Amino acid sequence: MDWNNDGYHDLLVGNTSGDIYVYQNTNDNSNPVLDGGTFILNTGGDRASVEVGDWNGDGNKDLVVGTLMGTIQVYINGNTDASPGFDTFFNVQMGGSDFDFTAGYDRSAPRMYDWDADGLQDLLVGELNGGIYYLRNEGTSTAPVFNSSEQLLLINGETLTYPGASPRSRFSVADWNNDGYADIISGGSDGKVMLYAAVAPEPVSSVLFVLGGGVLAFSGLRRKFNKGDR
Ligand SMILES: [Ca+2]
Ligand SMILES: [Ca+2]
Ligand SMILES: [Ca+2]
Ligand SMILES: [Ca+2]
Repeated sequence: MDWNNDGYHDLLVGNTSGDIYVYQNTNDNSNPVLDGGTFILNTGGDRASVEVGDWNGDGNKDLVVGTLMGTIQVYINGNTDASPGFDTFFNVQMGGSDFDFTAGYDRSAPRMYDWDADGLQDLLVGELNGGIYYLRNEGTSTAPVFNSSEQLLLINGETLTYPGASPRSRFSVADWNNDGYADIISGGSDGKVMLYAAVAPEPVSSVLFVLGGGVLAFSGLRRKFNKGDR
């Protein structure tokens, strides 16, 4: 994440008090040296789990922040991409109301990623119990819309769940093994890092056939994962 667009990766951190800080890299990407940190904002709640991405497609980085309660705050950058500035926030909506898991503490941890590769950024959300939920963007690149969520699954059909009691997992999406499928790399409250490697997607809805046989297209793909390795 390059906060100030100088070509060098910086570090964005949310803390237990709901504060978000940026630590800017004063050296280079092969040997980063971080400065003392700059306060960005306070979420008004606890346990800020921060993601950066362009929520509204205007070219300026925005903040998407998970909270202790499980809602997800979006802070639109009203300044520039190289010098972000934030005013107020709104909560991510799903099906017309604030996204949340339960009425209790859920510790949402959002990531923006185009999970179904349709050109629109989706949301993947981790939570208290170690599951990861996929919210497909059914809107546009400038106005995301979410109507439902589904939990990521392992190849054996069980849910992808970081092990342990309330592991509070926080994850990243990256193609760890360079096979073309995005994998899940997750840390948990036990201090471990787990890799969930994606396996080839399988079709989940009707396959269309051309006259005379042969697959024309799949109307949807579902990606599953191998059991976590650490
Ligand atoms: Ca930078
Ligand atoms: Ca933006
Ligand atoms: Ca998408
Ligand atoms: Ca992969």
